[in-house]
Amino acid sequence: MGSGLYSTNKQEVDKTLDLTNLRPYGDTMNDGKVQLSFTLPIKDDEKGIEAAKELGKKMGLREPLVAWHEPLDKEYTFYVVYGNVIHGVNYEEIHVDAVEIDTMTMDETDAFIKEKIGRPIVVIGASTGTDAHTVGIDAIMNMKGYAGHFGLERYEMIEAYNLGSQVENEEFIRHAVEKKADILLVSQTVTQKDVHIKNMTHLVELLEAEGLRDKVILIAGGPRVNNELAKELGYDAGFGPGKYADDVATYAVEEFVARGMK
Ligand code: B12
Repeated sequence: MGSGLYSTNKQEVDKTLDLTNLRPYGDTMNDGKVQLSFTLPIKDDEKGIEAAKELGKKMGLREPLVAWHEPLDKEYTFYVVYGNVIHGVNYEEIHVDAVEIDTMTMDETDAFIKEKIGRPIVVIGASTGTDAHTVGIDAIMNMKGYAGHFGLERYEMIEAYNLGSQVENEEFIRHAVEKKADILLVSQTVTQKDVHIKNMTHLVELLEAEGLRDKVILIAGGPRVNNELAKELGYDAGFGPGKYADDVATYAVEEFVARGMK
């Protein structure tokens, strides 16, 4: 098994599932089938197709096939390349630091707050720093919610304030103090030049300097934010794509009670 798997150019694949060398599945175990898409800053012609194939090979694709190519402009072409990836990962050695919760429904969370906290909890959220993206924080907070999950504004026992985007950290903290916020939600979408890291770290530093860090539950989210990164930067938890208001609400209220916050 393993050795000699790609000794020939034929579709010679070991069909046994091996979690120490996990590979994509197309229609046969371990065939490694993947599809990727990218744009090259060149014109759409035969030479471009060959360049896309070569790039596929360099990325570890065996027998790459350019399944689609389309000019986006005179000097830009979009490619879709299929192929069999030669790499595998050791699934047994993968460890993730995910938020451990059994997500409650909105009604269950409201009932939990009534019973264990006895007052509405105050949540304040924003897309902070220079980040102009609001869709992520809106997905979590807006009354109408997102993908079938109502947002925090709809919860009977949550007083939710969505400050929108491009909210400076100082301003965010000022609002949090004014509203006596229990939970702070920070959304970060732009990650170019690690701007999110700098901005998220800055907020933690400001909260610490003002003696507020331990008085609130600080949660971050965004397409490239996960629990591990958030914790590393001094947050209590982090949520990425596929997470909704009910996940965040569950974590926040359970953490609130677990910490004995009043
Ligand atoms: C819509 C959009 C815009 C709109 C934003 C409109 C608005 N009102 O938000 C506009 C056109 C304004 C825009 C502008 C820009 N954009 Co834009 N944009 C997008 C786009 C197409 C979709 C983003 C989106 O709405 N996703 C949907 C939401 C629901 O998903 P989400 O944010 O991941 O949220 C989920 C989770 O992450 C999580 N979550 C998110 N936040 C939070 C917060 C908390 C507390 C919690 C718990 C959970 C949580 O919950 C949500 C639901 O599951 C993406 C590309 C893409 N397809 O993703 C680019 C994208 C995000 N934009 C990008 C860029 C670069 C920009 C600009 C900088 C471009 C420019 N040079 O001007 C500017 C921003 C300028 C600035 N100062 O910030 C890049 C970011 C690259 C990077 N990683 O840094 C992307 C990825 C496009 C790309 N491929 O280059 N953009």
